[in-house]
Amino acid sequence: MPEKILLINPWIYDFAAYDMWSRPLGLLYIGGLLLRNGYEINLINCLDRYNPRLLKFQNRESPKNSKYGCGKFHKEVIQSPGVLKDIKRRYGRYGLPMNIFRRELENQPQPDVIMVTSGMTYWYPGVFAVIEEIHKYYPGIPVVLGGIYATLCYEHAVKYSGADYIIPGEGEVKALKLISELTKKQICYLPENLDDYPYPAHHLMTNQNEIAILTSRGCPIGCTYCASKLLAGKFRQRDPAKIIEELDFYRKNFVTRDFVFYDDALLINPDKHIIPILREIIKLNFKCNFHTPNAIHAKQINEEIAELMFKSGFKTIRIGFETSDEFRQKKTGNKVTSDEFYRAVKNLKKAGYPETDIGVYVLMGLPEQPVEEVFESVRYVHNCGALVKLAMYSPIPGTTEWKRALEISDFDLDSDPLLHNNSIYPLRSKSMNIQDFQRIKKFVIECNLRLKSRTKMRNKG
Ligand code: B12
Repeated sequence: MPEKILLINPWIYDFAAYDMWSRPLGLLYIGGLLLRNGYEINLINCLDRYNPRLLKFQNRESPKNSKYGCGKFHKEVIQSPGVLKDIKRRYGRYGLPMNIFRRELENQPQPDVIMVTSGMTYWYPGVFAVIEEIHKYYPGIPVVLGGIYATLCYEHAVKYSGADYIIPGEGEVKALKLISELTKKQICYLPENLDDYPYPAHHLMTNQNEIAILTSRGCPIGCTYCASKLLAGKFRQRDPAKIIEELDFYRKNFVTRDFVFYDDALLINPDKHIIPILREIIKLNFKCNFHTPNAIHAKQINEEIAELMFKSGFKTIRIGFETSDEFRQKKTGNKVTSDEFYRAVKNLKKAGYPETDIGVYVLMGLPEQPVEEVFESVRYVHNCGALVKLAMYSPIPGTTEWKRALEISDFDLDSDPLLHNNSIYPLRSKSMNIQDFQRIKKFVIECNLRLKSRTKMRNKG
């Protein structure tokens, strides 16, 4: 009998959460490698909107989805933790109701080891709640924790999570080695590089209509607010031929039609990476949709890439612009200049994208960022002819910006990762208050409405 490993993707505990193709990709990668090493793998995905018991509870046959398979998570309102008591919003547990989760746990074959992943640092209460339940149902079974929270807040996780083992950073090989020790089973397949990793265990997901895909790890740029380097280490890209093979495998075996790139830097080294990938997708006539919710780098979007993206079926385009302020662009890592951004949008439009298909992240709430800078950035993006997607800054331990955030914040950000939550930023920031925040939001809505009606008029004309 093969040793059994149970993988768990915990709930989100937050004021708001939306399933924008959210998948526990890291955990599925680890699952894929364990499977290759002869383990039996099972998964409880607390964020599964397709869970049959959940659908029955909701009296639905299938979840309510937007155009490309995104949708609302089920939410149960719970008391917000003490440090967030001043936020006048309803805190909740997103995902499976507790009783359904318990049924899922009960129905598992007795696991030898349980592995729990973690997402945003401020979602840790969901991770802790899962671990507490596991200890009740499976006392004595080792619990291993990894993922983004466990990496960025390692000491907090060691102190408070209740997990028996915590593995920070990229987890495939480290997890395999630990599981091999715990189960006293020899490793038979040890990958040496990214191209050796078996496919993530997507088959364990109840829904394979949309699949998350990773063509690289890390990012070579190093913006001061971003944790990519801390999480993924050195920037590495996979072999384009292997990526095509993987996409083709899902397309044929799962009839997947929507692929979601989780890369931090999908367009870097274009000649050796994205260009051959896109050319092959077009040649093979994939007829699939591709999405980049995590944002792509505007600097790389020249005429050729824009055209290839359009022709190959890229639908959701998100660009990380963050600010039009030249000083802050330089100070935060030189990712892009306003001129480069302008050219990228122009190229995308020339390739065939309507203005309303181009979404641009504008970051607000960076330490010492004046309100007027955000207004100016929104105005700039709007004038270039693209939709503004406001992104609230979340301070991340270990980043350069974190040190600045610590210095200027009234809150002791270090005392509790719940304070990294971007929803509390108007309370945290000295340079912006709630009224400023609401004025900016209103301005963004007005700009986007104007853009949408302009596009509608053009379509009619
Ligand atoms: C893809 C992505 C998204 C996707 C969805 C991700 C998801 N799963 O739901 C989208 C685009 C929706 C998104 C949105 C946001 N994101 Co995001 N996102 C990412 C990104 C780029 C990749 C995550 C990922 O899947 N990586 C790939 C897998 C393979 O890696 P992994 O999960 O880390 O897993 C590895 C290890 O952690 C470990 N591991 C994982 N699980 C386990 C379990 C065990 C037992 C073990 C041993 C090991 C282990 O091994 C795995 C394989 O090596 C990260 C940056 C990054 N490089 O990690 C940011 C990141 C997580 N996002 C971040 C932020 C800020 C956001 C937003 C708040 C942005 C905004 N301001 O609006 C939103 C909010 C999301 C929400 N409320 O729903 C921050 C985190 C902030 C924080 N405080 O935690 C990050 C770190 C980016 C950054 N700025 O530095 N995001």
